[in-house]
Amino acid sequence: MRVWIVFLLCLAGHAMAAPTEEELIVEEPVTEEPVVEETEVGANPVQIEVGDFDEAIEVVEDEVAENPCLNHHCKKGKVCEVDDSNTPMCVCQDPSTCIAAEAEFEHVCGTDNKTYDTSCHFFATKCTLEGTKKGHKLHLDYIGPCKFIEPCMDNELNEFPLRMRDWLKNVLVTLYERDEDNNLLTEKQKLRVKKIYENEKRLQAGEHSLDLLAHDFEKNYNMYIFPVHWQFGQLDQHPVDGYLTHTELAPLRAPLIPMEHCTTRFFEQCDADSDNYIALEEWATCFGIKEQDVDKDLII
Ligand SMILES: [Ca+2]
Ligand SMILES: [Ca+2]
Repeated sequence: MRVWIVFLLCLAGHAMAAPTEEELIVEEPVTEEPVVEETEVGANPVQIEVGDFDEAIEVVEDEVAENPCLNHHCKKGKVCEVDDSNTPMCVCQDPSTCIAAEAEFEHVCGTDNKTYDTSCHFFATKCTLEGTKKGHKLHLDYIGPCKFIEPCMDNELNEFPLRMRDWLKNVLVTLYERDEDNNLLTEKQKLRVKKIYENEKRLQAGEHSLDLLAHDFEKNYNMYIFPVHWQFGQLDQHPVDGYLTHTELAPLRAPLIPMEHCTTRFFEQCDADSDNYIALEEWATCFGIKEQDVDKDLII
């Protein structure tokens, strides 16, 4: 037991004190310990290891200072490498260098209907296809292994925004409830959600029939305006321009598809003018928000 205490003292001494003080710390327990143990402690391999760490840290620091890749950001599927003149550049990552999936939920399904081990494998593969027609058409379709997704019928497509709107509203209310210290919402957003949260007529979270959801949307329409705008603002990030690309939509779409088989069709038809971007107006219309209630200021 005592040996362990000395052992820890040595370690702490090495980590925290200057060399001259270290010797003092090592020597201190010596008066209490038998001579044999003192010798053991003196020769303890941890001291050598600590010394090695010190050296290793210095080497890493030197490398970091000279590494131009450190602050060079590459998009998914690419890694930074330096060329002969030490200039950083992004090159396709070799998919075999991606860490293998540990669980099934890490698999992703591509629009080529192929299951990729992880999203890293997917993006690395997509990168190698850059410039080809196949690469241009390949997107991450959804999270999880590829599976049969039933076709979405017209009547089912109409049900989708009912559930989605209710879900968006509940996500916001939950964020508001948990937001005491986390600052998940800005002050402006909190004020807007507060009105929804405190409204006694609010439909509480839970399973509701489609009739009830439709009725609630009609009756409490105003409560849905902000949640629909808020979700758009969450997704419109790269860049913040009032349009959602396929990639910007992915964080919402990809986990949703395996659960909601109308997701793809819903978002396809949201892009009413088929220019591959979902504008805020298109998004709002998709969720049944009236044109006069679309307000860019609500996103901020
Ligand atoms: Ca955007
Ligand atoms: Ca569009």
